[in-house]
Amino acid sequence: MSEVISEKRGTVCWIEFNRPDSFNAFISTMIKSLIETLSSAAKDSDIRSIVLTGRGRAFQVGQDLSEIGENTRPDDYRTMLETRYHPLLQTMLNFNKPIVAAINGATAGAGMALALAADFRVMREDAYMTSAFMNIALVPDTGLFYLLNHLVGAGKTLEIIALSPRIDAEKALELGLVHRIFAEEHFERETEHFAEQLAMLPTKVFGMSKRLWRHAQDLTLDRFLVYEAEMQAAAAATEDHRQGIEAFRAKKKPIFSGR
Ligand code: T3D
Repeated sequence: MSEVISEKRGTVCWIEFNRPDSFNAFISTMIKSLIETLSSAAKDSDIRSIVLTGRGRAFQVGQDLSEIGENTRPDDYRTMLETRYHPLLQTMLNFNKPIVAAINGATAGAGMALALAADFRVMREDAYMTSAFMNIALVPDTGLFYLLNHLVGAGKTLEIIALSPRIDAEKALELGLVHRIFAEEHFERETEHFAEQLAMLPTKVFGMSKRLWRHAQDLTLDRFLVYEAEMQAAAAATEDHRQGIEAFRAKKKPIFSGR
């Protein structure tokens, strides 16, 4: 069975990490196959949103530490980040369609970064996330600092990295790290419902909004406004914008196509 499983359920593509015995830890082939799966979902116009989740008791717990051996050199870490983890992060951040991380269980290391790189997070009531990097004396990678700073601010970020607390669902919601908490028995159905709602958005324009949102933190206001005007011209050129205006005039609910 493949380490990354994908299944189309209507307009939603479910992507599942499938190494439950190792808490879905990443071996390098798995990252490659996740990038390929996301890239083909990006090209499939029937798919309008993504759910990323894990099989078994974990969402994802970062690098498989059993792959790190005596022959692993410090520079191998750099290479691994540059050739695997960073391309995966960029694929997610540049993805036009909404991605929901469905955090079903333990989430650690790069797995936490991936959850935060998704556009939305829903969390099972008994799940948790932890940075865990400091426990093995590594700096946080896969953009975790960047993502945490954006979501919770610099002060809290350093504590989450330094002390690696287990952040349960209630705490994650309070910190603004997740958007919804669902009970175990409704987790899949509620996640599906959430992702279906997102799939009905004008998803191409959602992708533009997502880039604007991210750049709001790193551009000066002057540069941001230039980018905003550029994005608005691109949004105005979409079929969905025309559809939205027509539906408004006809006093109907718009049906968007993601084009
Ligand atoms: O190459 C590079 O460039 C470096 C890139 C690094 C990216 C990273 O993500 S580094 C960070 C890697 N992740 C971690 O350090 C997390 C390590 N795991 C943990 O801290 C804990 O296991 C958890 C907090 C995730 C879960 O704790 P707990 O008590 O609920 O369960 P457990 O018993 O520790 O783990 C359950 C099983 O999963 C266990 O296997 P076993 O003994 O039942 O056969 C454990 O070994 C396995 N597991 C958990 N994490 C990993 C793992 N196996 C391999 N790699 C893991 N990361």
